[in-house]
Amino acid sequence: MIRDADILAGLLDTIQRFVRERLVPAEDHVAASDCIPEEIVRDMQEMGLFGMTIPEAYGGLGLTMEEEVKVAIELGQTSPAFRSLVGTNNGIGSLGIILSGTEAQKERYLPRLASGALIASFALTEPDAGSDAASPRATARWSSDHWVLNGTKRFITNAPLAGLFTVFARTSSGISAFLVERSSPGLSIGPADRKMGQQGTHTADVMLEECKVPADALLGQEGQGFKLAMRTLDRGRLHIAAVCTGIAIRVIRDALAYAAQRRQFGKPIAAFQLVQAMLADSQTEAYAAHAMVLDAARRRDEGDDVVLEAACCKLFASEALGRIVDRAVQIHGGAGYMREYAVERLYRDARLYRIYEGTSQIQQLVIAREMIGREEAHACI
Ligand code: COS
Repeated sequence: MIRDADILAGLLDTIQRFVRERLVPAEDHVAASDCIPEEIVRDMQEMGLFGMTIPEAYGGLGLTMEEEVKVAIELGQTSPAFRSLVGTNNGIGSLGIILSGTEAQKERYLPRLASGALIASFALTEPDAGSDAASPRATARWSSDHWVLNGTKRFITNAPLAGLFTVFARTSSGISAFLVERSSPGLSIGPADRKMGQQGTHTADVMLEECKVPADALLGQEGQGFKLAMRTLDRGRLHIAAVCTGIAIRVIRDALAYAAQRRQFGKPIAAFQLVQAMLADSQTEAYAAHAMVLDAARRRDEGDDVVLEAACCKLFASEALGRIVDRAVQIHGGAGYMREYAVERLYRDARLYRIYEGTSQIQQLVIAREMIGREEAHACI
């Protein structure tokens, strides 16, 4: 889709200002209270942030992948709680419906997801099926005129708030996807998980016990659920790589500002070459992640299969962020270990990105398989 460049520039400018003026000042409150103030949620709804990737025909902004990653880079520059709240509606919680939903499913769910009236969740992971996502224990059986689901889904982002779950379960013809509403009999949500970081984001178990859903809850064709999950994760991995890039930009900015004002041995520590080396390495890695993410997003918009590129982006950006945020703490010295500096919180928040939506090791596996499978190993270069 060709979009007027001015409209995108205006959107990015609005989001930049929103992040700077509304979200960054609220970060400490969100971390301490583990919750996002209602007025900020309302502002996010009014700005259309819940429906950025949902087609305009269903009330969303219909952003392209390139536009989406540019927004994710901006939203990444504050507490991940804000991005995470809108993240499932924009990505893994709605993409399955956009890719494989019937017209009735799209009309039923997408407008409410776009407005933020309904929160979506992606229920793939299980206690014994994390990286090995193709081996879920959850089952769905057909019973005269409806499906009956059984199983437990684990670490499900936004589960405590969600009204709609894309659940992956084993049927007689393989793994199938289902749109399960929160009110479905037999669905319950466990207590919110207690996490190392990412306060203000919420994950929990989703339990399905003889959970009855109607025939039209099946999403896509029976037995095609795993492929749908993988296609959804390809987009999600690019999005997460963009978020990592945003966090990297933020912590480099904070480290630079601290290095400029912190004086030791009679000078700002930014004047010392060993500190400069850390800043330079971080800037180089953030620049590389930024360039990779934009390149892969453009390729996807052009219709390329970006399985390999998305995995490269997720692997590099999340691993680079680990090094960048570690150096940022180091530059802050003792202050970086203290709760009153944002870098301490961002360090804990950042650890997640090497794990979720596919660990770094899974990305390596995907990259190597794709290299071996493609006719030209250097296809993405
Ligand atoms: N897009 C479309 N189809 C895909 C695909 C993709 N990105 N990746 C795999 N598939 C297809 C394969 O082509 C294959 O199809 P056929 O059976 O027709 O040949 C099928 O799916 C099975 O693929 P594969 O054999 O590669 O599955 P494996 O179980 O060996 O491994 C990995 C798949 C490990 C890559 C997968 O399980 C994975 O990504 N795990 C991590 C899951 C994850 O990210 N979890 C995070 C939680 S969700 S927030």
